[in-house]
Amino acid sequence: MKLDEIKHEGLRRWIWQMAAMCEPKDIVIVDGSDAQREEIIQLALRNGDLIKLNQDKHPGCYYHRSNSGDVARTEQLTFICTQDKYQAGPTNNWMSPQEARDRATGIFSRSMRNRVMYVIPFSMGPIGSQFSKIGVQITDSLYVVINMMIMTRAGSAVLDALGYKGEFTRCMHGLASLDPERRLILHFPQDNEIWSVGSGYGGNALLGKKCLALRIASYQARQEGWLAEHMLLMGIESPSGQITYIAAAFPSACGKTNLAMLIPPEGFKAKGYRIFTIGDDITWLRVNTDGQLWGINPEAGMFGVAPGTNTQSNPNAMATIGKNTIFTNTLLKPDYTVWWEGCDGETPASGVNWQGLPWYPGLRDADNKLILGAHPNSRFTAPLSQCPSVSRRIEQPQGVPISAIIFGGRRATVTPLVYEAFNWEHGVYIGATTSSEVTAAQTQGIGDLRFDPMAMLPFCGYNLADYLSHWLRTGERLNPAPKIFHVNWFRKDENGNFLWPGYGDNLRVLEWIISRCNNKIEAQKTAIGFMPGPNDLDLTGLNIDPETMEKLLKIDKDLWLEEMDKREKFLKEKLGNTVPVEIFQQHLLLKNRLNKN
Ligand code: GTP
Ligand code: SPV
Ligand code: MN
Repeated sequence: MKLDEIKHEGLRRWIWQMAAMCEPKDIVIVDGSDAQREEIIQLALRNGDLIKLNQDKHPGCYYHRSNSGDVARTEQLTFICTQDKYQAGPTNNWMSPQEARDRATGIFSRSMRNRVMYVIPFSMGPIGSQFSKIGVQITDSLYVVINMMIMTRAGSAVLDALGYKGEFTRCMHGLASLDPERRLILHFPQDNEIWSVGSGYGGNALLGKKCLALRIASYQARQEGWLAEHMLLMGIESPSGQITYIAAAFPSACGKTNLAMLIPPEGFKAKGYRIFTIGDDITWLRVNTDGQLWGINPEAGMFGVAPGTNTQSNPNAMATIGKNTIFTNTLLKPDYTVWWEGCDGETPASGVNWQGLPWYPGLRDADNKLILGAHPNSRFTAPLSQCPSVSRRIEQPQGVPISAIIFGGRRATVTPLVYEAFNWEHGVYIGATTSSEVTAAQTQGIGDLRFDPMAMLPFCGYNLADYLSHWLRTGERLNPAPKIFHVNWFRKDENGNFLWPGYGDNLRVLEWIISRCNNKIEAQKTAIGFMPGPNDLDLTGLNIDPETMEKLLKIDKDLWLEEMDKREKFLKEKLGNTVPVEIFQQHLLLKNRLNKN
């Protein structure tokens, strides 16, 4: 397809402007055809972007090793560029649009000389759905092109949907030097535009994902009256045949992919439980004319964490990545298969690790620290349609009705396995004060506890305090509103072992949640919310003693009061004085309830 064949004049003009800045040797429009995809893969194999994996064991699969300084999102280099700093809010990095464009132009200038500029039209959400958004990404990275073809609905059908003058997000990306000093991930929500330069990795570079579907979309969602969230989306079919849909927000690398495609424990399978996966990372939520909250997954693929994924923990993910998958920063074995820490089978005797260095188990660096085979944030990119548990509703333009919203994080202490909010407002407070230990999905502060409201701290494209009030106002339009819950799969004992088995066994908690949604079970009223009684979770077939369950459901008043001080500090000092009053009211009510106990 030629540039002149693009009907949309604004798009053609923008492509020429970007080409004038970057001076590529050629411009290629991605049409989404198999033939062109194959051509691009061949180019990537030749230039070293991809390595062909053992096609007997990994059909259609390729391996990519990113620059060793470019292995996760760099939040410190990510900016919201609005006219006023207030609009970006106290939790986002802000830069004025003028300064941002000036600085990035300096880096983009001539950066594609002797390189080809690819233009990828893509749709977030089913093409043509009124809930979908169109983006066009420019990039000089073949790896990015190939990933975007998996993660989004990309190709000329999107240009047809865009027509002569449709709205789209301009997504400008370039590798330039990959030097973190010359890396910027810039969002211009008021211009519906993204500029990202200097990184080829994940959320920094696949601009449909965090940049468009969360940061830009959350800004648009506020104006248009909907919500763009860092949530998985799944259906749970109970023995009666009824399917209950839930959406869950956990911070990066805290279990969304795993929950979204869990395999029911044997006893639950026998009872008749079935899981339907709709999304594992992003959900767009709208108030429908029926008064209910409906959700779609705007993505078409999964960009999932590899370490810890195996046929025990996540068989559906293993089946999904059996073919047509890109593996990034895992270990590469001598027989051109891949491996990661927490994978199936024996640890290989040798391989080439994520840094491209010869590796063997037990290898240590100069400081005597173990060197990993796979980077902790190594990932796989695979089509969601290959997931055995995928729901047929992924293509449904209006999505699915949501009965429950779940918040959660990675907390070794304090927060119990599960509790339920008393009402929407209390639920929004619970989401707003959710915290988690930082994972390797970002480059800084790993292991630190941080507050991460609705798991959106790094992804909200506007003032987070205003975002909370948007959540409150959305609740007022819902009838009935979904129930809101909080879960924690990561509570640990004194020796640092997880108390809860997690993974498939999380369905035991989901069963209680959907029973609550369908008014099938009474709950215990506690200071923090409704909770299951000691015999309310079905633990059949699980080897867990009552003391452990007691620990998992325990509310330690002293620890909670300490937690309340941290929350107060976060709300007042970090979120600033525009936090909605309802949030402070809920905070005080909870504090009073805790003190009365
Ligand atoms: P992003 O893609 O970064 O947004 O992450 P995610 O929320 O989809 O996280 P994912 O499901 O990929 O899980 C991340 C890590 O947590 C993996 O190493 C998993 O093995 C581990 N994990 C997931 N679920 C559980 C669980 O229930 N219990 C325990 N202990 N670990 C889990
Ligand atoms: C996350 O970090 O939450 C991810 C991976 O889902 S990335 O696409 O790199 O943001
Ligand atoms: Mn994510």
